[in-house]
Amino acid sequence: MPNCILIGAPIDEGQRRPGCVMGPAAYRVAGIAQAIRDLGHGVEDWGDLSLPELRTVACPNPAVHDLARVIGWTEVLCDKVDDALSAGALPIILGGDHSLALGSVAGAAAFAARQDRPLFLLWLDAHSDFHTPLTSESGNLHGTPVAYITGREGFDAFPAFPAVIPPERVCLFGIRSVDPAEHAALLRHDLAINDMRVLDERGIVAPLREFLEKVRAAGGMLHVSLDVDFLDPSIAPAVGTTVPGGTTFREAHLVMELLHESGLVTSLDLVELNPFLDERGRTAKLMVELVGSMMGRKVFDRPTRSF
Ligand code: HAR
Ligand code: MN
Ligand code: MN
Ligand code: MN
Repeated sequence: MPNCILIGAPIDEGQRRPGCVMGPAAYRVAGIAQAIRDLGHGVEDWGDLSLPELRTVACPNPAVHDLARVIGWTEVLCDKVDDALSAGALPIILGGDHSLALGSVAGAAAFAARQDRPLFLLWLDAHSDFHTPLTSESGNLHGTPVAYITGREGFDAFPAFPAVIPPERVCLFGIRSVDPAEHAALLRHDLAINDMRVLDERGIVAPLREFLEKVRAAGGMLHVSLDVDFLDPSIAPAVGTTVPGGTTFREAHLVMELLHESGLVTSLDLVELNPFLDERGRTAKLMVELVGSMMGRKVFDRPTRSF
């Protein structure tokens, strides 16, 4: 695996509950850099990004809030994630709410397009985040990145997405909260939808391997976006949008272990951690442990199976 670059993205304008701004600091306090170094990888920390000068923008949906700021973050993140990939590293974006993925995936897409490689997206989340700014009822832009990335209309105020990811290259994993407008739109697009119903029936291994095989066969890059609410709230309370029935401790680790074995991950978001809601840092620590599993920590180091 390449060395890692940590990019702090203290963004909380994509939703309304304060606290995600403290996310990058909480990951650092929980020892994310050392945890990755202990596994034998180099780590560089680029510190926290700050907002560029804002443009004046408008959105026909009056519910949408903080549009100019979210667009500002999108631009700066796109640039920095592209820079980190261009430096040959695996960028790990420390959020911040999920609106940061508007920019991080854009940066990965810009880089992948220059390399002439297809970019795939694994969305580990309770939510499908498939609203457009026009369909969102909450007006919270953290519910929109998957729509932006797959080229849906309604993002006129945003920079044009560098290289749209066709829905067939997107895998939603762990979802259990989908709004009616998102549901209708998902039926018209060909994303892999591994909701909890599917994972309960098939387990996490088979659907994940299917997707990873697709990425490998295409010689693709893989961006993983890990939302804290992918996890069951009983093990990860520090998130503003808890949804019961999430993945267990072992399921989540197994996902990350399989991702490590695949060797396919090229960039990673850690999003929606709200340290103000945490219990003695347990969610931050769990997220760091999951990153450890993705970076090669094993319970028992048996020879790697080909996945
Ligand atoms: N679908 C709801 C909305 O748009 C909730 C979105 C919540 N999103 C996140 N990220 N927490 O997954 O408001
Ligand atoms: Mn740059
Ligand atoms: Mn999300
Ligand atoms: Mn979510």
